[in-house]
Amino acid sequence: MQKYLEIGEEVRQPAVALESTVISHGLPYPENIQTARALEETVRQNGANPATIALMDGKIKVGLGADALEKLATAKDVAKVSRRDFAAALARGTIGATTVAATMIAAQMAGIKVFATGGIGGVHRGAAQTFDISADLTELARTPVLVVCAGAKAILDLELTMEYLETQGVPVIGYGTNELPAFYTAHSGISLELRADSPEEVAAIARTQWDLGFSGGLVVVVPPPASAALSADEINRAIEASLQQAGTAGVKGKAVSPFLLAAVSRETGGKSLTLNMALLKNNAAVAAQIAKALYMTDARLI
Ligand code: PSU
Ligand code: MN
Repeated sequence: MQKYLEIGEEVRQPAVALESTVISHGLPYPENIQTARALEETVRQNGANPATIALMDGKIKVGLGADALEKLATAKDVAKVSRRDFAAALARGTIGATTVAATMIAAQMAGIKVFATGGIGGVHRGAAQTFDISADLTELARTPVLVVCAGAKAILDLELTMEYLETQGVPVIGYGTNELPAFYTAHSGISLELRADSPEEVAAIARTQWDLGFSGGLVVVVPPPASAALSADEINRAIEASLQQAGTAGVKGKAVSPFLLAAVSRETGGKSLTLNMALLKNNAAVAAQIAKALYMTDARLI
């Protein structure tokens, strides 16, 4: 395993992993590279060290330098790599952006326990027919990394996503909230069983889960910054239109999430882009604070 890992110089504990699918497939250029840099800076300002993760040149790069980051943000045909795609992309030297699942895998290999992203994948609407359930959810069941996000996008079936996470034994912790956020808004109408109001509280739960020898991850959900959140009407209209477009286009498999994300972004104009960047930074700050608190609990074990 070690022979595939290339860990950047800046990467040391307390560290926060950052994913690259959001850079290559989630945001347009140049906002993607600006955001990637801003996220790294936010992690530093909050007392932790950033490790943006991607596959390149047959290596799992944990902590990208300026050149690698630029390449990822500008290259055409960057593969979207989840667990299934991981080994083949490495063996072939494919340039790959890592999903939440793949970023968790790489973070765990590098000993990084905290990871910040925008939204996790989930159970898609209509999954009873399509079986479309993101591999992010099964990864959360098996890999001990804590993922900080703004929930999952309402393009998904959020009730089924929560049921699936419950079945898989993944704790979902509301950060200063009792309600699951839905990425674009703070509200999904779904109540959470678990809430924490400080980084220390979150760190204590994660530490205990791993001390117990439970193998899985945890999800910390942070409401999007109120100033950038969209109205429920606006976002519901955009989601309906996007789902219809996906149906008409007959999109399948791993193309579904990128298609829907791009469609919603178009349908909401620049607004969802502004929100996306704002909540990513917010989540990176929270993740850095949690990483610091976790590091305090046991620097050896992190
Ligand atoms: N949701 C978002 N933004 C994203 C993704 C999901 O709001 O960028 C990306 C993440 O990388 C996530 C992946 O891990 O999509 C899930 O894809 P799929 O549904 O194919 O598992
Ligand atoms: Mn899928």
